[in-house]
Amino acid sequence: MAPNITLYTVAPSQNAIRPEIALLEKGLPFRKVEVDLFQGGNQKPPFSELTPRRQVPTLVYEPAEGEAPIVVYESIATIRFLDDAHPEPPLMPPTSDLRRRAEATMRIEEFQAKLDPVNIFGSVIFRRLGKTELQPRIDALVAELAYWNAYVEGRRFLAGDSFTLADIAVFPLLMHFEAMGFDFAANTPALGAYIAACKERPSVRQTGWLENFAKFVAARAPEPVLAD
Ligand SMILES: N[C@@H](CCC(=O)N[C@@H](CS)C(=O)NCC(=O)O)C(=O)O
Repeated sequence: MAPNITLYTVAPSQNAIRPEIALLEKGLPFRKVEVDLFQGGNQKPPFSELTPRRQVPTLVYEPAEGEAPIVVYESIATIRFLDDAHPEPPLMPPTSDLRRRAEATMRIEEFQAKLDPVNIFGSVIFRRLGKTELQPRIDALVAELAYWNAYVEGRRFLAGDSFTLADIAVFPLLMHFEAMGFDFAANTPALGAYIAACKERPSVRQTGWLENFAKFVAARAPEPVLAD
């Protein structure tokens, strides 16, 4: 029996798009519920009662009719969960390919430990901080991007030619840097080609997120603090 899946999300979020891409990769039907964060929709029931942190994305997965739902939040946890619950088609290299599997695992861990923490998008778009205040953080971010450029040199995706959970983790965040004026093609050409490949991925296109994110960015007009 097919599971009943509800994804609580918000249109422009790079966090919330991860489970949606994974659901589309798996071909799983799901219901999407937009939570209006700007109007405090996450602080009101029923959403506020679902998860302690009241953040999107939150996935509510009812394995079968009448079974207690499994609630999963934290975007990386949601995509790992979907790959565990629905192993086909796989979104991690198999254990028979330990090299690629280790690469995908490292990239996911590095995303959480190294890349996501140096993001400055929130400071630019919500706190309206500029280049002067942000310069040390900009330097740290640009230095971090050099690692990621090396990781995709000579390959299509982060763990080789297959699109994996590592790409679902990393690619959406890179769009924040593009929105703040980072010129991937000029500074990190391998990452530029990688981003182009991810943008063409059918699941990514199907979400409509690139357009939603572009609208959000156009409305907020962040300062291009990462432009040369
Ligand atoms: N580390 C979390 C971050 C989730 C997150 O920050 N979600 C934002 C939207 S992008 C949110 O729900 N913010 C509302 C709030 O924190 O009150 C993840 O990967 O899911």
